Amino acid sequence: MKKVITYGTFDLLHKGHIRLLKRAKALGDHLTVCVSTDEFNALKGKKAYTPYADRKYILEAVKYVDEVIPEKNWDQKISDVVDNDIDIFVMGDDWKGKFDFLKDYCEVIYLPRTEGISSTKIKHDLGMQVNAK
Ligand code: C2G
Repeated sequence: MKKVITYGTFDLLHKGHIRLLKRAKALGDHLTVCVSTDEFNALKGKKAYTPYADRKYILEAVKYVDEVIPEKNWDQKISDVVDNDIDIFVMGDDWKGKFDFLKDYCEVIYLPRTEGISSTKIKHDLGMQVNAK
């Protein structure tokens, strides 16, 4: 069984996230998604609208996702890959090159991001509508 892993916040789940998950799953037989905890997001300088437990619950309902585990820090990726017998690490190409150290442990693939959509854009656009009223 070929196992794939990917990481992210996955706040306000949108088409860009789903396309990433769909392409990641297509690379193997099992997809583990490592979702940033609220505490780790604070370290990343991100504030998710949806709390970790709900982002986990939503991702577990996505047909491409087989398992959801917490991302608590920047340093867990090697042990995640080894402990979960991962064959392929996948991220959007906004992260291109950042995780090449994992090539010693698994295949590393960066997939093109989906243009025109992001959680930040959604929050900004909604915020503009609210302010316009
Ligand atoms: N993504 C995408 N297209 C978009 C938006 C996001 O392909 N329009 C991808 C990102 O490239 C990433 C994944 O979806 O691979 C999750 O995106 P985020 O939730 O923004 O993840 P991020 O906050 O970048 O966290 O340790 C890695 C970090 O946890 C990544």
